Amino acid sequence: MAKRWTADLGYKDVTPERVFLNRRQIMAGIAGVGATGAIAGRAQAQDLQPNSFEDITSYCNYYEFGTGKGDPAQYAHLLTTDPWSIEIDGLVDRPGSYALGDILSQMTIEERIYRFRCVEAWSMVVPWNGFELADLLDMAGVKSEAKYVAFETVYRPEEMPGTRAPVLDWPYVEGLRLDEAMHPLTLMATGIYGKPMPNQNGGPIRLVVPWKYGFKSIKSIVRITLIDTQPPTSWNKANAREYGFYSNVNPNVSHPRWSQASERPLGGGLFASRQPTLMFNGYDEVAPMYEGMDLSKDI
Ligand SMILES: Nc1nc2c(c(=O)[nH]1)N[C@H]1C(S)=C(S)[C@@H](COP(=O)(O)O)O[C@H]1N2
Ligand SMILES: [Mo]
Repeated sequence: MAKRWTADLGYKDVTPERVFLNRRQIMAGIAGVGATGAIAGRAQAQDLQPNSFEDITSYCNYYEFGTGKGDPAQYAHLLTTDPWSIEIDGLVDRPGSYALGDILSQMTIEERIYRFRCVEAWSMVVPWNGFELADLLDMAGVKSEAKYVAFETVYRPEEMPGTRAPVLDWPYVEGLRLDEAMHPLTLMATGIYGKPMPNQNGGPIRLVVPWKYGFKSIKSIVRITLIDTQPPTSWNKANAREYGFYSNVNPNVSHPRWSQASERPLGGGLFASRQPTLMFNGYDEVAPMYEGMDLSKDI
């Protein structure tokens, strides 16, 4: 894929309308379901009411800072996020340490409002800003043998009090199949509401894969490795029966300990009415990637 990032657009320069037009022009030369998918996803997302900054930044999952929903907001300030770089290695033409500032200077930062659903059955709507993971992978040059992308979170016990307990096998790791990673809906998010990403939400840079359960969206990424075999993932290692590699949002498949058919939108109060969960979290355009797979087994 040709390089398609520009260096001259900052978040403050782009209105959603301009992003839409800009993307449509960029996409015009790219055939296939991905291009129309991004536009459909964006249009669909536009009538979602985002949660408040306060809700999004105070009710978090980031076990490196503790397992309580309030722990990340309380302790994540301990993490040093500047300077920050991402090691990109494995099956790429240009492996190396990429400084975050250098990456950002070459990316078009956009705002995308995405539904976000945790496996624990709460959901939020978040106005992320960031860039497509595909653009970063293009920057490193993915070799033709690569089939999967592995991600790793920073691991600094001295700055991450939650890692002193063996809740998970640290560092937190995640993975995507290459086509999922290259899908235009898959973001490297660097902020919310136009502000830099709060540490508790995965600052300075985290993944967002809106059609999968929240745990796939790994935070504070320091390593991205292109490989030809399916990488291990933290929650699958912790409990393979409950958490599969794909973890696509699927209301028809129950978690062994609870139904996944509905969700509680965060911010409406504990007793706010639950709403039905949508297949792929509503992002139908990703369905063609899973044709031929049995999504009741390949969880
Ligand atoms: N490194 C790391 N990434 C993580 C987690 C974590 O504990 N550690 N929790 C995951 C889970 S279970 C969810 S639901 C989302 C929560 O993102 P948020 O706190 O920004 O809403 O982050 C995911 N990414
Ligand atoms: Mo989650």
